[in-house]
Amino acid sequence: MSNKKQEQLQQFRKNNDQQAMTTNNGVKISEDENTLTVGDRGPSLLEDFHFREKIMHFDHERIPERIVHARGFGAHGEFQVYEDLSEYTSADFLTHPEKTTPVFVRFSTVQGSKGSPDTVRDVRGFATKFYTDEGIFDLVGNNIPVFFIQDAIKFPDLIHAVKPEPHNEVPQGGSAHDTFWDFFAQNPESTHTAVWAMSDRGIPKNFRQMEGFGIHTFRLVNKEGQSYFVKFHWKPKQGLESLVWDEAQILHGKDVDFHRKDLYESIEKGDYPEWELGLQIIRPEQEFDFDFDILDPTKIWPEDQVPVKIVGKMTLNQNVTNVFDETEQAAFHPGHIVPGIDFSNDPLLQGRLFSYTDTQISRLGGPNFNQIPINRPVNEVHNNQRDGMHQMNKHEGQTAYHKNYLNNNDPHTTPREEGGYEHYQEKVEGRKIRKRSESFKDYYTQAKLYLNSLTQPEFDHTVDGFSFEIGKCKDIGVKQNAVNQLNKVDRELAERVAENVGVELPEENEEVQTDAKDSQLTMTKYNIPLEGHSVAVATNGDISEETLKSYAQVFADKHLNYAFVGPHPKAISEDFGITETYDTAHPTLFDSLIVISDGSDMHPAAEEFAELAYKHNKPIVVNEKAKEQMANSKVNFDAPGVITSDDPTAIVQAFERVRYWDRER
Ligand code: HDE
Repeated sequence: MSNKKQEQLQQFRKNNDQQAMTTNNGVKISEDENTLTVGDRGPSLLEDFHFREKIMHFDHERIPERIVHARGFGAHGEFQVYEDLSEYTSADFLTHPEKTTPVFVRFSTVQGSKGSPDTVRDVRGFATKFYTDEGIFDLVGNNIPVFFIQDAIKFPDLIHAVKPEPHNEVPQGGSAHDTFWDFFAQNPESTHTAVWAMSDRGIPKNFRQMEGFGIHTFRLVNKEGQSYFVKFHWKPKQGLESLVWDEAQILHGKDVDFHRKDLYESIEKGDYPEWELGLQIIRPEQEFDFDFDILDPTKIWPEDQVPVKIVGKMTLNQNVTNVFDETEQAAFHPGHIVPGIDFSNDPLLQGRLFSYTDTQISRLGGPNFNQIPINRPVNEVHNNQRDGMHQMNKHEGQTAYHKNYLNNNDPHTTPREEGGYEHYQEKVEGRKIRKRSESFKDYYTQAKLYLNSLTQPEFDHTVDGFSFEIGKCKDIGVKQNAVNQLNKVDRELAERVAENVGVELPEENEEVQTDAKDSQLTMTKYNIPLEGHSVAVATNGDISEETLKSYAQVFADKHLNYAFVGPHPKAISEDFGITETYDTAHPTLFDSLIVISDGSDMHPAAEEFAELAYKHNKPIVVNEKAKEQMANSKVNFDAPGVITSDDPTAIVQAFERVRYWDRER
């Protein structure tokens, strides 16, 4: 436990010392382990108000889970802008580099229920609440820069298709089933996002190494009332990494909490994850300069056409005290916005603005959810809204209406020049119609652009992702339709998936032609720091204290997380030793593996550890004696990223790359 946490705990114990247990009405309780009965063995009595209250409260401890993004985990932190952005926006938190703005971030999966595994293949939510001095700004985004649909009215259809099927509630947590792929094939606007989700982006290694995207086009508005179109990005300082699909599936069972633990433990240790905020800005006069519609949420703005300007940094540095109070009750809403930021006419965003308050009312039990501590702004709130379920405020005075004479017309409105929110006065004209804009109709060019930007192993993984998911469908028509759709994007993808899932290869299509110039999409541009990665050291349990300490020293110097694994736990000194066993540890839980032997027989599981770490392309170091003992294993000791050495620093060299994808071919 970190020193900070220990101090907090001691303070908490001190504050709570000698506190008498009471009912919710403040009556001291004399006995809390037996209900009130007639005699030792007699019936219970209705008048037992303490029992009644305790059980009633327990029976109502749960609230409905989020309809989507139910599985999530959050943390607190702060944001600071690097430079004054008043050229573009009047937002206080984006124009004062000297200020730090508190934030709360919740990461999530989309499909699964609250208890589903962390490592499923899915889009991840990345929702940030900025507690600015001018009110709350929520950036409710995802880890993939585009979305499956273009118009909000299709959201219930998309979600009904991806959620577990209604007749058997299967599958939990993923999209490998008929209804999702039926939706995909019948609604080609979903193609681009599906390609991202089937690529490595759908199985991030952890939350710390994910990008975040606001997806929609928003507006920035400066003090003079000039407006710019903007897309928001979060770029992880930790680099970008993904799991291997086989590893992700094993992790569903080995550790359903893999992602939340990683975030929690990093923050506890003081390894605070950081993201830089990036803005892509388009001037109003450039609105129609592109071969895609900038209001279409299924499109990126390629970075070579619209560069990302890095403007600030967010650091997550504090875990929540209570997950229910903070993370579960956090109410995000794209409509929580501050002066200097505004919406565009993206039809998906417009629908979201309408939707999110509904969800809060049903989850959080009424219209006063903004008063729950995690949802309260840091600045003061004054208005004439009153009463309602779970009202927590004590409103004083006689008036609750605007305008009034009795209270000097307070609370009063504020003009834009003094910080009042005013919507950007966009000029709009048109007929009332239900029709998708023609400019939204290219579904394939950017899907192809993304595929072209992938390196060979990433492309292969994407083929595997589609083959697994479409292959899991039961209906041959659904499979065929899905592959027909892929054929409109990329011939090789269609050929390989058709073969893997056993359907006919459609006739060759005229392929979309694009250049893969969009550097944002390749992972190689990320410099992945060594710090924060983890090492399992597989031993036979008899390794000397001196040897183990020499390894531990290297890990400490390089900020690597580690565990010594043996047949039994073995304390070497008070807080040092073999902490994990071959039953509790598993190679999927670590980024790399070292196998060390002192010559005595290795535990058979050590060889299995090495084989799996090898299969998942991880850095491996074995010492000479361990290598001799594993002569018959499936590990190729000459392969890239497998080093034979007795030197504890060899792991640093092995981490030259975090994964050795070339072992796959
Ligand atoms: Fe959401 N979405 N969404 N969504 N969404 C919710 O709100 C909805 C969309 C996103 O950690 C819900 O409080 C509609 C796009 C995240 O608490 C709900 C539409 C993007 C989170 C809802 C969309 C998102 C949500 C469920 C189509 C990426 C989790 C619980 C118009 C930009 C926030 C809740 C958290 C949550 C509705 C589309 C991201 C039901 C109607 C596009 C990250 O209100």
